[in-house]
Amino acid sequence: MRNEERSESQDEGGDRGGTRTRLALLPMQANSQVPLTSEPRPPPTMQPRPKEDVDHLAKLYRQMFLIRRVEEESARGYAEGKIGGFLHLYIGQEAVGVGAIAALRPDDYVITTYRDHGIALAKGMSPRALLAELFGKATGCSRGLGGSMHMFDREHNMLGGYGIVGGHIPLAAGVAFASKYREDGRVTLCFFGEGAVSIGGFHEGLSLAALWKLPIVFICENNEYSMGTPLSRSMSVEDVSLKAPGYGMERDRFFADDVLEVERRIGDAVRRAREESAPTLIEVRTYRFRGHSMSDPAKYRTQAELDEHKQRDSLGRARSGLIEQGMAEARIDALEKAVEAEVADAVKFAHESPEPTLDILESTTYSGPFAY
Ligand SMILES: Cc1ncc(C[n+]2csc(CCOP(=O)(O)OP(=O)(O)O)c2C)c(N)n1
Ligand SMILES: [Mg+2]
Repeated sequence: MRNEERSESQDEGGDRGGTRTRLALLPMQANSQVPLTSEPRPPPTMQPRPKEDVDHLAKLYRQMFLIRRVEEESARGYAEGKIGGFLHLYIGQEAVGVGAIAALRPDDYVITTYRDHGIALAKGMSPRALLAELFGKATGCSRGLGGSMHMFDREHNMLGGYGIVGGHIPLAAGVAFASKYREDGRVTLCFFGEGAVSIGGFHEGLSLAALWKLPIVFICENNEYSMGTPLSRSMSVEDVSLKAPGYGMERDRFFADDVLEVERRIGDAVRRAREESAPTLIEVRTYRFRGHSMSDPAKYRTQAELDEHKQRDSLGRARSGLIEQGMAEARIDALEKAVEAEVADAVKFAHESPEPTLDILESTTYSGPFAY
């Protein structure tokens, strides 16, 4: 696994090395758009809200804070050699997963990429099951056999993280087709990065979803980079949402600065999926604060660019929102302390859990009487 990690790192290095020289000679920004980072941002719109809204924001803030802390502990576990293989962190993108999943019913389905820890936690997976999976322990959500990229939780309808870029998008269309066929009233949320938009599976999935009017929302988490490659070097049109009209599909596009805004905008699409059985493509503009994976030193971007994004951290914004709405700092501190305790408990649980044993191989490989 470590070797694979090294080769991924070398791929990223390729973008800074010989390949880059050749790319620089090509007209990479065909539509000459303004670089994404300098596009105007809407001003903060934190209006006074009723108490139940403040409680709701506190709930979302708690989830975002939990994800951030679990991810930081994952990074530590990786550095200490307790986690093998790849590790792609969700730090910086928390508002997307938390806001989107807040717009769902518990029985709705979610499917995503390898950057799946935050999405799994937002969908209800316990930090214990997640960290134990990362540590390769038998108590993990996939019995320690899946690892970072394959978080799966049948109880919470979290249908997995997938390692092949765009490979899960047709699967998502299949899940939504099953819901329509069974008339179960469920909606599927399918998350992917902007790197998946140039992959065949993206177009196959969207085409079928529109043709068959499936109850699905496609959410492109545009974090501006695919490994070390900025969007401007991989797509001729940087507005990802413009792919939707080509399939006769509704679209939306916005920044994920405010988690409540994410919930509201995705909520509109979820309603459309549930009530009209119509799909939507949504491009949510976000940013990852860490490298692509733990092996990526992220030398393709400047410190100034990173700092600019960190200043708009949606986690900090949700926290200030709570204070602006009158929530006492002591209550926020208590909430954070409770999360710290939950994370410490999950790390301890993962450390102390047993490794999977050979006897589960058959039951986790075959169906029928041997099925797990
Ligand atoms: C089909 C395929 N091609 C290449 C890769 C190698 N790879 C892994 S992640 C990645 C970048 C994807 O970027 P994006 O979709 O923007 O998602 P992000 O990592 O930014 O969340 C690539 C090229 C892969 N896993 N699958
Ligand atoms: Mg990306």
